[in-house]
Amino acid sequence: MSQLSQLKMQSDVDVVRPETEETTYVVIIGAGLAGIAAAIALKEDLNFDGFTIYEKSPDGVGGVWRDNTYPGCGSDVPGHWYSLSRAPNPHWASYYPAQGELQAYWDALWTRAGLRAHTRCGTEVVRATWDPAARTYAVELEDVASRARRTVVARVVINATGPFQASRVPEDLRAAAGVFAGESWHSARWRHDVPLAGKRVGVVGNGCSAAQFVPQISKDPSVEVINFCRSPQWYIPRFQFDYPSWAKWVFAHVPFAMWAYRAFLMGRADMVFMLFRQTESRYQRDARKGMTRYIKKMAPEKYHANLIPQFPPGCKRLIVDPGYLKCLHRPNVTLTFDAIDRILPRGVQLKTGEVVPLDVLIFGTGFSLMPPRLEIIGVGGLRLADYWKSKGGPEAYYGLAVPNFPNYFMLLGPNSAGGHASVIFIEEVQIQHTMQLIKPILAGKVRSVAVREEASAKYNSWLQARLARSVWNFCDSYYRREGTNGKIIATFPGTVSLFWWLARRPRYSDYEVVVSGEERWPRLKRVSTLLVVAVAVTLGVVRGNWVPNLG
Ligand SMILES: Cc1cc2nc3c(=O)[nH]c(=O)nc-3n(C[C@H](O)[C@H](O)[C@H](O)COP(=O)(O)OP(=O)(O)OC[C@H]3O[C@@H](n4cnc5c(N)ncnc54)[C@H](O)[C@@H]3O)c2cc1C
Ligand SMILES: *[C@@H]1O[C@H](CO)[C@@H](O)[C@H](O)[C@H]1NC(C)=O
Ligand SMILES: CC(=O)N[C@H]1CO[C@H](CO)[C@@H](O)[C@@H]1O
Repeated sequence: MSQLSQLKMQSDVDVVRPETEETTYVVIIGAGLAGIAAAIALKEDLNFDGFTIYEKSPDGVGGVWRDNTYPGCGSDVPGHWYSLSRAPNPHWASYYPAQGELQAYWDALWTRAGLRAHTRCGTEVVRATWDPAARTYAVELEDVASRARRTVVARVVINATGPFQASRVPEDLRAAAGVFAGESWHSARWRHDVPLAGKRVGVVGNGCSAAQFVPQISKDPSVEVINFCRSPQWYIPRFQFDYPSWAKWVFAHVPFAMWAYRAFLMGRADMVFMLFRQTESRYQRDARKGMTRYIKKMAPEKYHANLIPQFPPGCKRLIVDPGYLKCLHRPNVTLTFDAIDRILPRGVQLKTGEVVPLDVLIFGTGFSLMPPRLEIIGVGGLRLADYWKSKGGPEAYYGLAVPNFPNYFMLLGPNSAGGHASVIFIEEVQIQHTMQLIKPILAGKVRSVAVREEASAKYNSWLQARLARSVWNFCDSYYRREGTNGKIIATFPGTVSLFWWLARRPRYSDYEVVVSGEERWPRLKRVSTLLVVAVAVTLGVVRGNWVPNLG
């Protein structure tokens, strides 16, 4: 039976069939930026159509830019770099694009590439299980609305679910949030239907998202904002400007102008990595001095002591300040570093005993890298989560491949984000690497590829040695595994140029490649041996001089 199914699969891979509901060659999990970029690469670079993108959200594609619509939401990397290299956009309205413009850009790319026909929204991938005989994955899907499940078979699985798996609300507050009688939401699920005018609004958290929406919602002096913070942040000024129309014209018409600009932005951003390298460096001293000066210049004096961090700049993601520090001067904005003790129906009680009455409570508490529901089961029934547990936390080879998980690729997996860079660039490098690996699979020449344990171990020990000296060791952040002394799991300890250089092409000796012929070979050998014996025996019988020896 297993041999039969093997034979069947083998003839299958040689012909590219149209995708059906039951079988697809490549499953892409997630229609965020990475999923869209991977699908475009399959279409344009490999000229391959047999893929399906499954997206959990019923609301369309775009990932974080679909979900995050809070006031002031935008990128903190310039648009000319925070975009796909094969689809440069001369029309970015401003240096840092706003959410609406980013969402429109990705939506347009998705439509233009004809990906609508390949995308199933409202479908969550819950499990992918490796079938060692067929060398395929059984991918279990759940319809988000009906909870109905079905399974498709895929030869390759690309995990493009993004690093931010879920909105994070601190455990203690999550349980209590239900007590609150007013409206309450997380910044990634903004309630545009609730007007804030004339209300007392509590904002929990002061990370990247809150820094973007607090200056916006407090523009209206009738909105009273009370911002609850746990820890300070380092800020760099956000020099935002609109591109004049002549600049857009130049980008659109002068050859290489846009490329030169993109290269300049990338090169400049990549130098910021020097800051993350070690804590005892001139860059660190200068940055600390400059950023301290910036906080002191922008924020009211009464907050300085609380606002200036002890940890080194870069340990947490730097906040590109869209006017947050300045808005703390507004009479309707109050900042408090007193911890919340409990949530009451009409407000919160602080650890100091003070009760703060509130009408609305907004969680700007960011995202967690919590273990998602998605389960990947590899060779020998090994669960990816268990493999990672055995390693003391998630790890992968260039953040994209894991030993024991053949034909499974991640985009922006462990240790591949830059603390300073456009993650799209990193994802493009990983996609380029992946496409080269799966090209022979889709052509039917190779059955599977899996990174070798030794190669992954060697890469990760190099990685961890470099990370040991980095700034990311000196605070708790989402870059690290939750808990103290955690393994740093999110960031790559180098410039993005280095990442590109190392990962731009797969090193085949690092991969265990199962070639289609190899599997046919043992069977062929068996058949040919039988044939030789049969011929020999027949010849012997006919000539009558060989068989008698047996008796
Ligand atoms: C507010 C905000 C601002 C940011 N700004 C920047 C920035 O300026 N620069 C920068 O480099 N990065 C920024 N980031 C990081 C950002 O996550 C990445 O830039 C980018 O979104 C990563 O794209 P992605 O496709 O990998 O992931 P996502 O955009 O998160 O997309 C993943 C998709 O997968 C879907 N999905 C998840 N699980 C499943 C499943 N099991 N089955 C089916 N579908 C699933 C999700 O619904 C989602 O649509 C920002 C993030 C946030 C939240
Ligand atoms: C899927 O990929 C994301 C990065 O895009 C990673 O954070 C996550 O751990 C991966 N999940 C699994 C089950 O591999
Ligand atoms: C908390 C606080 O100071 N709120 C003030 C916000 O601004 C309005 C008018 O600008 C004041 O009336 C509030 O007291």
